[in-house]
Amino acid sequence: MRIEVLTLFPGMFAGPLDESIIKRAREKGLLDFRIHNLRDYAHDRHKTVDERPFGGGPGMLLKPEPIFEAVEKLTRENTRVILLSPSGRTFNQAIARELAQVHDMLLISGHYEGFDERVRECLADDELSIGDYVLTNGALPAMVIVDAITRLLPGVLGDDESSHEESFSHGLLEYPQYTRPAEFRGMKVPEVLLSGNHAQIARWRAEEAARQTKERRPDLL
Ligand code: 9D3
Repeated sequence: MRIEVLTLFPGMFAGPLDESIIKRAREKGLLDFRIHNLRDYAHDRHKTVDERPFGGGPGMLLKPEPIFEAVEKLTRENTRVILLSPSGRTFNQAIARELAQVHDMLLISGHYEGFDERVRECLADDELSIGDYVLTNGALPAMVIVDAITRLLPGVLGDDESSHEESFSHGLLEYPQYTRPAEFRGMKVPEVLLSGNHAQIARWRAEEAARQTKERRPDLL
């Protein structure tokens, strides 16, 4: 899979995606990830990427020309173009699974008060937010989305890390887990987990997962 990111803050991407599972996916050639600086597509003397909104109002907008030029250079016929902004639909595991099927993707990170509407109308296939809180720009959301997608790509996770038994895949929170020692500072591991009775353990885990979900995330039920 190839993922391109268009951003005003390319420096923010050094680090998080060079570690651990993402690093391995890139080394294995499973993920081709490239950062592009939006400013490189501004051609006036001051490399202007933002302007004040027509009609007035607070803040600045990203002007359309650099974004149009970047999209025209960086995309092919089937590239999925995704804007990152607080007005997008909220990213979740179902969207991650869907995007993990896409071969080429361009994530456009927002900034200031947002995008000129013509960018939405002409260029964007989708618009995503990562949740209802205000960040300074879309760079962290881009990294969150790349991380969530990458671990779903075939061959990225080893057997130990395999993703199918996890929260949000089966729609419930995880059951409580314990490791050695069986007693720690007077706190004991539930007896059933030490019993070796696998049917009973499975039942206990299913009940606990349901209980945790009902208590903490009833919206998932
Ligand atoms: C109208 C006031 N603001 C909307 C709440 C304007 C605004 C604030 C911050 C516009 C953009 C931003 C920067 N944030 C993003 O670009 C962003 C974001 C976010 O702030 N939260 C969750 N997901 C995302 S994806 C992109």
